[in-house]
Amino acid sequence: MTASTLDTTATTVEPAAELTDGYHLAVDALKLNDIRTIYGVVGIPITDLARLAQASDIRYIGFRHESDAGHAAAAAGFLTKKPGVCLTVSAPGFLNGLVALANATRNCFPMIQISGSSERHLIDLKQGDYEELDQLAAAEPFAKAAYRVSRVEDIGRGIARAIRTAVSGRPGGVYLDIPAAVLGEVVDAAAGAATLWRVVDPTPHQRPATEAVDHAIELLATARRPLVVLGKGAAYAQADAKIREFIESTGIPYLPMSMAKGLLPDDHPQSAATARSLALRRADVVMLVGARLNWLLNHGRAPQWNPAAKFIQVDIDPAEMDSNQPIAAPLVGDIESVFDALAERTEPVAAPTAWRDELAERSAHNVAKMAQRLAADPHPMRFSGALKAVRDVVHERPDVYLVNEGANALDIARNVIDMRVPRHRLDSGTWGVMGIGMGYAIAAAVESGAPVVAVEGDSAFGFSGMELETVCRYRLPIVTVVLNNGGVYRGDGVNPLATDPSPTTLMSEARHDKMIEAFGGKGFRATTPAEVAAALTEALASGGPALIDCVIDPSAGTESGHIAHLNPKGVTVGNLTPPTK
Ligand code: ADP
Ligand code: TPW
Repeated sequence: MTASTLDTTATTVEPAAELTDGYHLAVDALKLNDIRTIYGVVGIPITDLARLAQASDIRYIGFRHESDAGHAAAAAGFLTKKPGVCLTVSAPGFLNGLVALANATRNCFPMIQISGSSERHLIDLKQGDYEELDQLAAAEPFAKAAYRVSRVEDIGRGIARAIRTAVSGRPGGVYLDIPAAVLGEVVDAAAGAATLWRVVDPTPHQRPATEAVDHAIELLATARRPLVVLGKGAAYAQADAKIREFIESTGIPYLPMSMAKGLLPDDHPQSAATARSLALRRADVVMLVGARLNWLLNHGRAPQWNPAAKFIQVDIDPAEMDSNQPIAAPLVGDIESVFDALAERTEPVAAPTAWRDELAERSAHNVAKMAQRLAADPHPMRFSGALKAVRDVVHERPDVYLVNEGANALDIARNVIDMRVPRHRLDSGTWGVMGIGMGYAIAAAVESGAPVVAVEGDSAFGFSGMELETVCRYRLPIVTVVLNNGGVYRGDGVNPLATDPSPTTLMSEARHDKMIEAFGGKGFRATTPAEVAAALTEALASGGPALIDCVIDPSAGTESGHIAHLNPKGVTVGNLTPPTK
């Protein structure tokens, strides 16, 4: 209170200064930077932040677990090329969200986890505050960057810094710590507003040097069996038309990584997806576009790859070059700029016809083998029967987003279900993580408004299954297809002692369809491919939340799916015998 307001003889009263606080400044800073949706779980100290965001017309999607909210934010980042925002409470909520932040970073998805935190002075002296944790230190190893805002006047700066870090260069997850006390701090409104700004050009174009482009083109011109590998970085870049133009004008065969499927339609004549092994083994010049030579590409090593292959790599991160194999022609830059530069410098070349014919011949052979497998209609149903039914229905709906996780459920669906539109497939990704299912599906539906089909192994589904309530609460057009073979990988695991269920056993009689019914969604149970197709058609037509529990033969599936070779060799379950009494 000022002296003048105490002076009873004064004739005029000064108007009280308009005030604001950290909550308002955080919401205003997010809005100023076009953040339109926040995914999160509320509690102390961020409940009012979520309320205020909603009242300020930022859409708030409230989850049941922070991992799912975080995965949703990460998927939103991948789909929109803007950071997805996840809001978490201190300590346990923060830690629950951290898995998703780390996963986003590994996948190069832009995401910001904003977390409230407890009193700094109590945390630092370990005095035992409510939800006490040094969150900044905990986040650091798992994020692209971690920042803390310690003064209310730094909220705008912290948000600007988080946004730029998340999307610039190689995208990733950023942690932003805002202590409760900072959110509650009151300041003059005009002074507070002056501390906020809008990030200018957060993803500046980065063009490679002309010599680097020419060198790559020269190398490509020497190739007899060139191959382009498109990764999820290529999908993320949103340079679809330019990538397609390059591939079609050069006639080079291409291989889409799983989340790059649909960048060009999977039935494109230059797709080498159905002759993958041959393409890797024989290609002599390989152009990696937004794809890392990590485990998903066998590290570029023989025998999967031609040991004499030369690599061109298009990537925004210079340190990615030479991470696994020598990169003969690094093209460091953003994919759009690189393809602009390539288009300007590429001379017309003859399509590698003999090589394309060789791949086409192998493709035809493999497609025929696959068709035979899919045509079989055994009872009980197996993965391929159920997935063929999903494929046929989704084929009529190219607008559908496909989310996919599990082991066999992932590997078989990836091969069976074609994609025809860019960025419409989201899956376990670089870490092979389970639990992304419902979070990714919710983000895809929220960000696009389009229908989503989530194809889930029964184990994989369980990691985020409670989000069915979220799906129903927001009435999202998500159909979850659970491939229920009653187990992790398979449902016929044996405990030689016959006491408890085996480590891989789940309940094959589980009725996942009843779960969604508990929340008012539509449940289906399908025991044949025809029933799967009918249920999926009906569910998609309804436009509402639905779940199809597909009863799959418990003996269907391979342990660890297509990556069974990664299991350490040792005593296997087949060698175990009950102890003799
Ligand atoms: P996949 O798993 O599909 O093979 P990865 O996640 O391994 O793909 O690779 C994605 C790569 O794309 C990362 O190395 C990342 O740095 C790169 N990247 C992401 N966005 C861009 C972009 N706009 N321009 C160039 N490279 C990008
Ligand atoms: C966070 C390990 C890899 S795949 C999988 C697990 C548990 C589930 C496989 O069974 P599912 O699919 O989903 O029923 P299917 O078609 O083979 O029957 N925890 C995390 N991530 C991973 N990858 C695991 C555990 C795993």
